[in-house]
Amino acid sequence: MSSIGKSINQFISEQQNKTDSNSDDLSGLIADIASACKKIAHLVNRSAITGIGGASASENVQGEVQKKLDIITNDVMVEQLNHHGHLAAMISEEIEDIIQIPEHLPKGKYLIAFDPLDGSSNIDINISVGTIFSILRCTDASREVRSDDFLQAGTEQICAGFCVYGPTTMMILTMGNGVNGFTLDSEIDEFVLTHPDMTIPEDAAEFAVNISNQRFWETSVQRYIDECIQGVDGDREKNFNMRWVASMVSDVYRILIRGGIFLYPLDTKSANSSGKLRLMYEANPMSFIVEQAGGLSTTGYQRIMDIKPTDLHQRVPVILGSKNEVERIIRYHQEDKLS
Ligand code: AFP
Repeated sequence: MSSIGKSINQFISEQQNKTDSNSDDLSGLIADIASACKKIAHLVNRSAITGIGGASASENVQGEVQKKLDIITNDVMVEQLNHHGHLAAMISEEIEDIIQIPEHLPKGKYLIAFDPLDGSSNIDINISVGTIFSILRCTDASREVRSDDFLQAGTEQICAGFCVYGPTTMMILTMGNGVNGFTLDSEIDEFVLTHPDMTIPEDAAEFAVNISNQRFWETSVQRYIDECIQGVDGDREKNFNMRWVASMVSDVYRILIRGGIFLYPLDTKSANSSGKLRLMYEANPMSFIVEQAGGLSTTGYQRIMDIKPTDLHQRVPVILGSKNEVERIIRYHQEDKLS
């Protein structure tokens, strides 16, 4: 029987019943995340009316100017996830330190890392934004959670997902057994399954990169993009199309639907030359989703999910998407190293 149309809560309970190994109750936590995302969708949708679309007076831990909505949506996530005893602690792009669960509230066995509003510089121009999250297990929730509890490789994630606030609000989810997409049905205020078993085609002819950074990239990435641009007249003998939304959620969603490759590679532009995107709440969850959909995700030198994090807000280069294209770039990196 087709699962299309099932609510996210029903779908997850059924998935958990099927897998003995995954008998822990994740459904409550995912239901809380879904509720937070519904609230965020509503806030984003009304931001021009309520006047919360612009910049705030503060900067986040990355030194980026925070939008008022960055702060408000962070608070929505914390408030919504605090209360129900599923979490031991949280980290957010918007907050430097670990967000501990207050003493008077029950604590659970999971950790969550999230970016409450990714792509927020796009809000003022009415382009899609999103929420990204990664769920880990907490090995010892009996004491205050420390950084090293969070600093687990992406392979340890037990669930990851993202929500896109676009023409429709969608949640994409993996619990390690495939990727499923749910659309928010505003008539019933529920996420319902609309995109079961999402799979990324192995080949693609579309790339997403901020090409204004080209002069700062390594030779391997320059070569790959040059060849795409040369199209049928170059070594690839094939034309490529380019898209860059500058909202990772939209760029990754497009890849899940029709394949392609997304790059935010290593560059010499950023002060520490380690890439722009954050490992714990952008690169890892997106990598988990992409791999579960049959794609690959790498820094160019290493599988992203194998990186042992050293910092809660660590940045990494990200190259992800259709398997054959990502493998080609990995090969270009290897060839570059040998020459
Ligand atoms: P913001 O959240 O600051 O808008 O950044 C979005 C993002 O982290 C990611 O979603 C985009 O892919 C990338 O940055 C866009 O970066 P550029 O502004 O360099 O194009």
